[in-house]
Amino acid sequence: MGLFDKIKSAFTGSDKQKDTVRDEKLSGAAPASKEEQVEKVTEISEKSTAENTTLEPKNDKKETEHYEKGLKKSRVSFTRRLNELLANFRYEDEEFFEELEDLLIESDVGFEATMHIADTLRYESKVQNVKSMKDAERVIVSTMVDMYGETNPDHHYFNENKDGLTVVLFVGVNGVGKTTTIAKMAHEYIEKGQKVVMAAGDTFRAGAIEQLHVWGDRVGAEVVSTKQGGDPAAVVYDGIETARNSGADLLLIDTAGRLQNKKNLMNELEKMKRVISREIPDAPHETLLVLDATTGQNALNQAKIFKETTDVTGIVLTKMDGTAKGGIVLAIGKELGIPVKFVGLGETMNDLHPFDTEKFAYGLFKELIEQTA
Ligand SMILES: Nc1nc2c(ncn2[C@@H]2O[C@H](COP(=O)(O)OP(=O)(O)OP(=O)(O)O)[C@@H](O)[C@H]2O)c(=O)[nH]1
Ligand SMILES: [Mg+2]
Repeated sequence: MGLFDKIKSAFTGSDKQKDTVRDEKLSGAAPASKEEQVEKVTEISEKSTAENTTLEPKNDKKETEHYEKGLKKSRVSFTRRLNELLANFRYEDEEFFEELEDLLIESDVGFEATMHIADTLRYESKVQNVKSMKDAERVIVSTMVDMYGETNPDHHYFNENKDGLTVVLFVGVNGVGKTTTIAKMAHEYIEKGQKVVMAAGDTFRAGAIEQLHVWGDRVGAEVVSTKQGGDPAAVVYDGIETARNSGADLLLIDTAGRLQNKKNLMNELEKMKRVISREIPDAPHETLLVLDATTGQNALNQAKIFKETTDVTGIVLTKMDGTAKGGIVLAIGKELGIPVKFVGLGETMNDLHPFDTEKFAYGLFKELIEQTA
């Protein structure tokens, strides 16, 4: 059974929750000054704490609602545009297929995935399996949903079956959401009963160290840091020592997103990695590349550059809530072959989620899946 049928039987017919989405104001880019940043982190983390007190324990239904809410922009936009397109559906009309390709490219699904979807529909039309708008809709949506199923079928929390310290290095260009993701992840694992240490490896940008300290206080994680301009590799070393001495389960290492140039950035990452593996031979256990979903093709280009120089083990795709072009996971899956392991669906500390293909696809295509039922 393909993912599409699995989702259809699992989700449709289940009680349809009223959409309780609040349209929150999204900033998208890192705030300008140091003071503004600290103020913003305080504001967001206070909001998180307030939400936290009313939050039920994480469960499947709650997770599904998070996905539905976080992917609302993309879902509403894609559903509307696909319905408009299908209203004019004329099978065997090449113009229709071209318009479908445009819609998919504009939704950031990437060239390869677009071709696969359009060609599947062309084929199904040719062999007379598609005769109506409803048939076309089913082929398009089920092809897309099944492609999501191929991107990363079985991801779980990364240290679920592991004892001892897990070291995770976060890399990515400036403003993509590295520091925020680290804080969210720390919160998530602390809630699961783990001990988390964070290392402030971004010693370059003014305010970066303080930003991590504010988050550390909020989520209850120890932060290891040095002064601005200090050696990030030394911070990493201290972070490992602290984590080991305190019996921590998880060490999350923040890194700079911007240095004088790309070569410096890559050299610095290499140096940090050398220090880590000298201390713990199989570490870093994960090197997560953080990408901002709102930047589309740019995010893909960044991933290609990092992939050339660093062993990236997974992607964290942030700001999915801030884009109406939610197709980027398919482009990443088809063109990079690096699994998306976590998605950011908002700014608060409860908004990072292990990437779940079923919930993600449902969050993106809810109404369309229900329409084809
Ligand atoms: N809406 C939304 N905003 C997010 C998400 N993740 C991060 N942000 C926001 O993105 C902005 C930048 O986040 P940071 O964590 O500071 O980014 P960074 O990669 O550490 O940036 P540098 O330290 O400059 O390299 C902040 O305003 C965050 O609140 C998300 O999933 N959704
Ligand atoms: Mg940062």
